[in-house]
Amino acid sequence: MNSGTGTTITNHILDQQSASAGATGAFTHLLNEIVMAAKIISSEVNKAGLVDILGSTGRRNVQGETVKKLDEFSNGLMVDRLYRSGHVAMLASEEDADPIEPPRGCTLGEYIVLFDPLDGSSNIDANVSIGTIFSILKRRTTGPECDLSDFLQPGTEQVAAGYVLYGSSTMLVYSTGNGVSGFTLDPSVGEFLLSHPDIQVPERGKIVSANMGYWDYWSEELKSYFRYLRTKTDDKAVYSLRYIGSMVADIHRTLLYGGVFLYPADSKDPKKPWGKLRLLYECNPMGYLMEQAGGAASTGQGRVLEVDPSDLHQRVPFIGGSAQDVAEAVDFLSGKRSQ
Ligand code: AHM
Ligand code: MG
Repeated sequence: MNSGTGTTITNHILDQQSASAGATGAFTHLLNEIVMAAKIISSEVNKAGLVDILGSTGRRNVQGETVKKLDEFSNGLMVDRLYRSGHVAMLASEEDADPIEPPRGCTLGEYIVLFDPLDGSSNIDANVSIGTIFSILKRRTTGPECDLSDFLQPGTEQVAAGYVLYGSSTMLVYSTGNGVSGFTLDPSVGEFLLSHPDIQVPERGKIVSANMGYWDYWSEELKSYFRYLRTKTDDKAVYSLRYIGSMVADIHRTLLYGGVFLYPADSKDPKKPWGKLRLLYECNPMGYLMEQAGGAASTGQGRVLEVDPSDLHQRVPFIGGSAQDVAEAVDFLSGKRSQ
């Protein structure tokens, strides 16, 4: 990557805009605010250990300001930047039980953004990669105020989705429905530069990623799938296990190397047999990226993107990755195959 000649994310967003008939620039402006938020969060994540903003709120930093936890900081920043764009109708975040009201007098637009400002934040203290995830929809209703139905749209309606990975370098990966592009932040110039054009998930991988600590709570069908993965056959290798426990990092690796990432349904809490990950701001955006990169994402019952949402914070099982791996996992889970 050469910072002097590389394509910046701003150029890339503008190129996409000019390729799309009837584009007004509103969407471009919105994405640029997400890019700005990503740069600021990245800078805070990088110095988190130094300025001690990992722990509880209520502390004071050297300037005497109250120190916020990193996830609260990221949430507030996303809300401010997105509403500031003037193109958002309303926002919802993993951090807030209800949709977030716009500030008084704020200019509103036609886009709905759902986001997880800092996913995997329980990993921060150990310096493990974490990320921001976003999903963008168009508002459905036309009245003076949005209602919940504007948020409860299936993932097929997303006009864009992406994530920012705060890892050994900071990357922003996004799609507006024309494939998936990845950008790496060059800290020396403060720009995201195109480093991974047109990401394609390999058709089949050799890595499986799931929290195997929950084995005893898994269905026999799921256990059977794992037994199959650890057995070498003529047409497949023994699968390696990789699980970071930070969805953005696990999905990023799966996009690049292929294989399958699962957060399946389990019986840890028999009253909540649907896994942990949230449909609207975790599974839908990641499912959209997987499909845009030639992979697949399923709940085990059907496409993640076709789930008709009923609740803002709804959870669904998630199986995403290489198309062949996901199809095989679904066959095992439905009992069509077993081992
Ligand atoms: P969070 O949104 O509360 O941070 O939780 C989501 C995270 C994902 O990043 C990750 O895939 C999952 O939780 C890991 O959960 P577990 O510890 O149960 O394996
Ligand atoms: Mg999360």
